[in-house]
Amino acid sequence: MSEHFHVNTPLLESINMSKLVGTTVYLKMENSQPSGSFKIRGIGHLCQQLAAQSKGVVCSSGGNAGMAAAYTARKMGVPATIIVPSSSPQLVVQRLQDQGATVKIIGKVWDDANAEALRLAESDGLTYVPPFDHPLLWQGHSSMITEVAACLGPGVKPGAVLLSVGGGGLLCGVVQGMKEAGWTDVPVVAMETAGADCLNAAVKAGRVVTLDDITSEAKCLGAKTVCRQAFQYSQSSQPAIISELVTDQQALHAVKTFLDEERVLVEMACGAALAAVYSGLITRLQNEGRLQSDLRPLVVIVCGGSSINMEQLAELTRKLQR
Ligand code: PLV
Repeated sequence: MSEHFHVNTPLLESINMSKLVGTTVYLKMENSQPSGSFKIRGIGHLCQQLAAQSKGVVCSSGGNAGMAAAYTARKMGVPATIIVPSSSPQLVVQRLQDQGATVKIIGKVWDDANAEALRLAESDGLTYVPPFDHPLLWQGHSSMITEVAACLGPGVKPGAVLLSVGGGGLLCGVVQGMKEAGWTDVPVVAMETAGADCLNAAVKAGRVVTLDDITSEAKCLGAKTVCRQAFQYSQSSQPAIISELVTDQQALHAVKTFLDEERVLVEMACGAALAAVYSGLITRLQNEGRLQSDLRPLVVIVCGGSSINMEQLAELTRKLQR
């Protein structure tokens, strides 16, 4: 049996992005993971630890955590049930079924689907696989920073790490990896879209808050409440967490620019992180003195995502054109 389910992903230099921000920009290509996103790192690890003897796993997801759980379960020979909200596009339901999972569509947003997953785990004796709030997930995700550090070489630190925040699992894993690599003086730019901004709302309120609704099209960032550990990290300065928002239009524009320039199609959840570069946010943070003006190389976590194809891209363009 294999040691783990994820692969060591490439760290690529983006010429276009580097030109735009005036420092080298490295892309950590998590889109090329089996199951289409970074989620396989944490979920693969969690399932290995918790689901080896399981009669089945159940995962609540906007899509990508479910893809990772379905993939892992299939490899482990365990049945998988994935609960998604009605906001998840049909194309991801199809992809989950293609992975061999049973898919249930419950509620409007992820939080509704999660309540059902917890209920089913209890009633049917299934192993509950959370999409972002578990130490085993963070430990699994942290391996991506170990890989980046090995690639950059000993003693080389980036100027900042850019990533997207949904429920905060990616943030927790990346921060854990950064602490292990000794990068506590490297800021993290934590990106969300307006309307899926549970971390930003918590940072503004000074406490964990629950959003009324998810109004962004970046459905895979659509958890109403950020996990406690992610909020706690946001209150610390080692590393500093810079929480910022972009609009859906900016995230979509980033998805399209990335497709044109890097020839890679990612979903809106990933577009939020890419938009930090394309929308000029990095330059603004430099002007505000929140990032250094002579910035060391940037690392962008290209988290990926399966909820996208050409048809969905056209649909998002129609919806967001106003
Ligand atoms: N998506 C979760 C949570 O959704 C899911 O169930 O798939 N980028 C991509 C492509 C993602 O799919 C996600 C999370 C994130 C970024 C953010 O990661 P997180 O939730 O660990 O902050 C509601």
